[in-house]
Amino acid sequence: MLIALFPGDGIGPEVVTQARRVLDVVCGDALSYEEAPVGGAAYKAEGHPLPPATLDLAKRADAILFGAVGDPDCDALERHLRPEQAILGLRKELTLFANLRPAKLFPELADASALRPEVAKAIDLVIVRETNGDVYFGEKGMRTTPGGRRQGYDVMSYDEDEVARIARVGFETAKARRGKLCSVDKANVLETSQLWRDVVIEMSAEYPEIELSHMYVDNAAMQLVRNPGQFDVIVTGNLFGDILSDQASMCAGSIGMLPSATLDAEQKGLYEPIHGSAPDIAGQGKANPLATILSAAMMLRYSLGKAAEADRIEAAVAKALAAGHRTADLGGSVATAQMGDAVLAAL
Ligand code: GGG
Repeated sequence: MLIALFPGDGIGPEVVTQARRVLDVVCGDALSYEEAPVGGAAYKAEGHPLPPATLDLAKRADAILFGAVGDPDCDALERHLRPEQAILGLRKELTLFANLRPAKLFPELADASALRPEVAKAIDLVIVRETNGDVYFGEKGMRTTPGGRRQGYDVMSYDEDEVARIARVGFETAKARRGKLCSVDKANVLETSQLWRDVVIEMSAEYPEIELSHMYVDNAAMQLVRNPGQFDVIVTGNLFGDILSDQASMCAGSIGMLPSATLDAEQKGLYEPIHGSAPDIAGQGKANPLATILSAAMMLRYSLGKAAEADRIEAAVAKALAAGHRTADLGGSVATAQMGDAVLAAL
């Protein structure tokens, strides 16, 4: 099985290196790897954040393990050349529309959560974020108003098929868990959200066993902090899911802990930590590699049919945390490679 390794920018290469070490021990020769540049690294090397050879490798591979993209050196570039376009381009080109972001507190990290320990320990949810539509992919630009003022615009749109396919992932994910689905929108203000809500309600007739609720995104942000234990699966759009999952990560201890899978209709997927490239700590050995190591475990489970190996990695991460290893984001001083060593020792 071929894995495309896309380390990307900033701390991406450091965290992907540790995930690769873990995969080598757990899967040995069962996996082979090809690496290619993405993001700012690809722009600097080849003049584009998603070069044709990188895209070709993504299409050929059985799964993609991705680090992070984002580079302040590229801030002044035209939008289509910015590092972030690599991840948006991969999602679009490979129709990776379902981004699963599980947020669960490892019990050892109750002290690291932004919430009181008794509230934090209840968090065990999955955010199902749509990643092929919404304001990220709508028409966008800068124009001048009749009054001569600069105006930026980004069009938010969803069609009913786009909503239906992600809603189905939400219902199916809830069915495989505790049977509760909360659809998050802003239907009191946005037409896209009204359509979203209508389509989710229509589909709910096929899932009478699922307890469906609806929540406005502002309320959802508040409820995630007030009582995260009420959520099982949240299904939401691209922008709302991006924001809510970062918030959920801090409830679960750190953004350095949250893995993700972004899947197409056949379970082919791109796996990445939800965190970005963190240029302020790049190259210093301070990054937490656990979100990427846990993303590798998701890759084994969802795309490669290796659930036992995934379980083994997740158990090793729990053991490393239980032994007291903490990177800086978790309030400790363990270096990136040392955290990798701790997981390897726990395997
Ligand atoms: N590993 C996640 C990452 O690199 N994030 C940067 C980014 O471009 N995020 C945009 C998004 O997730 O929609």
